[in-house]
Amino acid sequence: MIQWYPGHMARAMRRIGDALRLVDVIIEAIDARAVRSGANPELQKVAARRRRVVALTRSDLADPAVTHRWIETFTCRGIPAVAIDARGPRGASRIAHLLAPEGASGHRVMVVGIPNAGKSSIINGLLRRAAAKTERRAGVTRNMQWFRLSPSVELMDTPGVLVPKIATKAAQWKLAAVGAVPSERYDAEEVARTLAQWAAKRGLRRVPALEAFAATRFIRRGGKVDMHNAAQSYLRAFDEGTFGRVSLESPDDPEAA
Ligand SMILES: Nc1nc2c(ncn2[C@@H]2O[C@H](COP(=O)(O)OP(=O)(O)OP(=O)(O)O)[C@@H](O)[C@H]2O)c(=O)[nH]1
Ligand SMILES: [Mg+2]
Repeated sequence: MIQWYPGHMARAMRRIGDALRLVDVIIEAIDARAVRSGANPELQKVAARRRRVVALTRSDLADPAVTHRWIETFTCRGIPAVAIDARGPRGASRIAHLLAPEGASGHRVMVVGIPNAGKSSIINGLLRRAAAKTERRAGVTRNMQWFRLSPSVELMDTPGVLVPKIATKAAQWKLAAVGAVPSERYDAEEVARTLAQWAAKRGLRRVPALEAFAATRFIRRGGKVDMHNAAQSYLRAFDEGTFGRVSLESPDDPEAA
């Protein structure tokens, strides 16, 4: 069981609800590699009556064809969506275009999403400076914070929030694999092994078996394999795109049924 719902998340969820009345547009940041598990239905519920746009972050690490289908799916549901690398200026300008397609101004924009989805990176991209703290781990932003983009546009960064109970086993390991859950909350070997088996079942040969990966570098003196270190390194390799661009979920997955 992989779960993570500390007190700061419940508090953040309430504060997001309270602050929403000040907000004109919501950007929901969702990792392009896990768009189904990486969307937070609770956030969507509180934001139901607000204008919402979706930023599929880490599209540089996701399968471009699958990301394209996700964009189509959102568009069909009337939700504007873009695929971005949230770290670069191009991503920011694509979001800016979505926010104000006709050059409209006078916005209060709130960026929401699950932990580590790239929310603070989006804020920094729009501001063109490293104003919000970003880090390669979940749970970095702990407080809501406004940033002024221009005299008429303000941006609010928010802490990442998960749901109180991640419903399925599949969602649990996928959220761990994309870094939405801190590493101390799960067994790296179990998640790495599940990811490897998932890839093998789909014939994704670029993603190696955990044992094969471990055998290349993680043999201890005496010939024993250091599986824990290997698994951590395996998950890092996945997250850095070493195994190529992999999407864990697609709109037409049979398991979505
Ligand atoms: N490859 C890649 N890395 C990204 C992208 N967006 C963000 N990152 C990296 O992912 C990590 C997390 O980004 P943050 O912007 O801190 O994520 P966050 O949603 O604010 O995270 P919390 O505040 O912890 O909820 C950082 O190391 C970023 O550099 C992206 O589009 N592609
Ligand atoms: Mg943040």
